[in-house]
Amino acid sequence: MTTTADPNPTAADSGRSATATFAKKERDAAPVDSARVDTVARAALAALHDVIREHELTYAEYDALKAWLIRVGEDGEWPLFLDVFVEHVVEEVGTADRRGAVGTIEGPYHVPGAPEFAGEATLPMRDGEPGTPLRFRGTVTDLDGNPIEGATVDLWQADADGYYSQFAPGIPEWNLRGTIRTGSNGRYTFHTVQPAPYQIPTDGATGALISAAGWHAWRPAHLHLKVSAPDRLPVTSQLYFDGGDHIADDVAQAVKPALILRPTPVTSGRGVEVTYDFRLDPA
Ligand code: MBD
Ligand code: FE
Repeated sequence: MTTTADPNPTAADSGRSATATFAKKERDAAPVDSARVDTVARAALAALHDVIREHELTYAEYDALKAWLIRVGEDGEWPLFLDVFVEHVVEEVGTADRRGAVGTIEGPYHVPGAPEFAGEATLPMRDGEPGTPLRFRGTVTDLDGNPIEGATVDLWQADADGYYSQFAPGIPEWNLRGTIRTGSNGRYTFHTVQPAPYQIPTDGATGALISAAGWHAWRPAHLHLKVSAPDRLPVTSQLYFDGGDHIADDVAQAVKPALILRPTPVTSGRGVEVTYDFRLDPA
């Protein structure tokens, strides 16, 4: 993780930091069943062989691919690359039978253990944190709309410059990260600021692919959320802002219509507010 001040920061640090965060999370994971490895690895390789045949891949291209794969690892960008270009399909398959809240990809920048609050939180932020103040609130319920007490709503987001704390230098550790535990009414209220669109680091291997292919590197502004409760399936989601840049061409293909917020100006003071409820499926 990037915790020390780097005199010469590059955006690629954020992709690299995601590798250390992921390694920590994966340490205790169960091994994957051998028959399943056989099936999936065989199918993945066959799909790749088909691409090579169909597009008549040359040796020069094969070597360029090898060099690029090596660089993704050297840059520590496997979590970044996979979450941007692959995770959306894993999420689609993994949540196909949900009846409650729609979710989307987690991405590489969640960190467990954010500061906890009861019911209402002003997210940790710097004095004069840039960005439009945002009041974001709602209720966590079961599928019938009954409020769930003791649900946790974990929110993490980029700042108004598009940077995430712990993945870019010079930002306080838990900036714009926090978890609310709901009370008996199932409600949560976050006081935060509107995030900015996020640009995939352009100076690492992922950015090199994006520019070599002539794609763009942008995600629309978003809030990340994980909502969970006892005996309920947890939901990992992101919420976007209506009319925002790249809402229709997210490089990570993670926008869904149900995830688009339409905030309105607050009646007194500065900023905007919006309500969003989460209905959780039973476990
Ligand atoms: C992000 O902020 C993000 O949400 C995803 C999915 C990938 C890279 C950066
Ligand atoms: Fe993000």
